[in-house]
Amino acid sequence: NPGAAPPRLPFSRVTQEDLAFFRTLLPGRTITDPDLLKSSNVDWLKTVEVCPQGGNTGLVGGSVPVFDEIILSTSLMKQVITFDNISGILTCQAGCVLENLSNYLEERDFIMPLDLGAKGSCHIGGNVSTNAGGLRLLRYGSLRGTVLGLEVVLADGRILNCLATLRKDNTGYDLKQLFIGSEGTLGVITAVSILCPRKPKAVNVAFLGCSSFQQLLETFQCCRGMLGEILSAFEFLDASCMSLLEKHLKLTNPITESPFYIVIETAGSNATHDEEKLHKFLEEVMTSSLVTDGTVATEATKIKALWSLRERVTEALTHEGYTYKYDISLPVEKIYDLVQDMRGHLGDMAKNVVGYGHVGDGNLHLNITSPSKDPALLAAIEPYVYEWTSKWKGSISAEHGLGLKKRNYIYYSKPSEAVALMGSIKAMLDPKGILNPYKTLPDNIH
Ligand code: FAD
Ligand code: 2HG
Ligand code: ZN
Repeated sequence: NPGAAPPRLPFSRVTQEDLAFFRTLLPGRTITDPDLLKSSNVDWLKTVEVCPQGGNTGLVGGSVPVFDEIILSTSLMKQVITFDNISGILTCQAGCVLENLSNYLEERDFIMPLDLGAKGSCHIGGNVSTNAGGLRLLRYGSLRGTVLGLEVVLADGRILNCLATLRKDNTGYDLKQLFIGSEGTLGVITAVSILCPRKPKAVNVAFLGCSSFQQLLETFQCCRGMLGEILSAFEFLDASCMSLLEKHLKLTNPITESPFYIVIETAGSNATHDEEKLHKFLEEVMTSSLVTDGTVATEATKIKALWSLRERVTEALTHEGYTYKYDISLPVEKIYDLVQDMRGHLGDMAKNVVGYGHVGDGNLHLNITSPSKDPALLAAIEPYVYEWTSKWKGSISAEHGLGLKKRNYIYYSKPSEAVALMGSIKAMLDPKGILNPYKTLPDNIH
């Protein structure tokens, strides 16, 4: 199984002398008690028995040790360093929890440029290391644009201070980009500076039903045209996701049952103007029968409830048994074909084949469940899913990274010359291979 761990590399074992050294370096913070270490050794999906670690919400087995690697946790690095309320630039330590940063900024009339279902646990350092996408990417772009600077500790202990707070800096290579999305394999991020947008004065959320994916796509086109600059999210889930939300989390579907559901968010500066625009759009999609039913929220509690229907799908899936997860980028018009083809391909081997994700970014989350781990099911899914993705020139990891589980599938999305260059960069920055071994890079670089 190419997603499994390779044999242990010949690293030395941690000795009592090493522990004594760590205890002098970090008094009271060197944890070796197996009970206390349990939550750090097992990731969110609980599939990998035991690296740099943030909130440990990663979904590809990147955040937990494979053998006996030392976990370097950023959980005590949670200070905001500076916030400039003219430029909107926030500088903070890597261990700040995303939701805490959001709350800090909201009090100052700003917001974080990213938001994701794991916000209550994930750290900004983890977000940057995975180049997390999430629910606001459509509006504010990726962290590759909003992160302005990083402080990184390199494998040899040198501190790379690239903590710039400038919008523009073309002084040669943009080194911080190497660490964004490198999943802890090139350096440990210790601080981040990030450009934050103003808090929108008016937020509306619409939850809509469509009877086909084609109609959903046409609704997306219409939405872009009519809501333009105030559109801040366009997300979807299918009817199977809705059944799981109802069954396991007891959430209520606020509209008539439909094959597809859309969450549209608008964020703007003028409530009257935004509501007028949204209502015109809704009138258009309802009268043209692109949308079969819908509800709108302007009030915070209802907005939160509607967002839960999208954000909590991952959580609902965990109650189904074992979940095989695929995070695929494709031309947007193809994303649901993969779900349908997979259903046909697997027949009744799978308990559930569900599709949801970030339509606006062409990013599908294809999740396949079975009562427990099932090697025959896995063999039917892979490499089928990767071949399908590669045929349409998609990415086998749109936003979650490669970690331990996906690294050997990299060649489906990257040419071997590019993978070889990744290997050379890794060898230059981490010649002994001590940073998050067994992760991101494939076993065979050719
Ligand atoms: P961890 O899981 O601790 O680590 C992730 C990787 O980064 C590991 O390889 C780790 O070694 C490395 N790392 C962590 N901190 C550092 C550091 N300081 N320096 C160097 N390397 C480091 N992801 C999305 O992209 N979009 C989503 O919408 C989304 N929604 C999610 C919803 C749920 C319910 C869950 C459970 C996960 C979701 N994720 C999503 C995945 C996950 O939350 C993100 O990948 C997140 O960015 C990980 O942050 P973390 O702090 O938990 O990192
Ligand atoms: C989301 O968008 C996350 O909800 C998680 O990226 C996706 O669990 C998944 O497959
Ligand atoms: Zn996602």
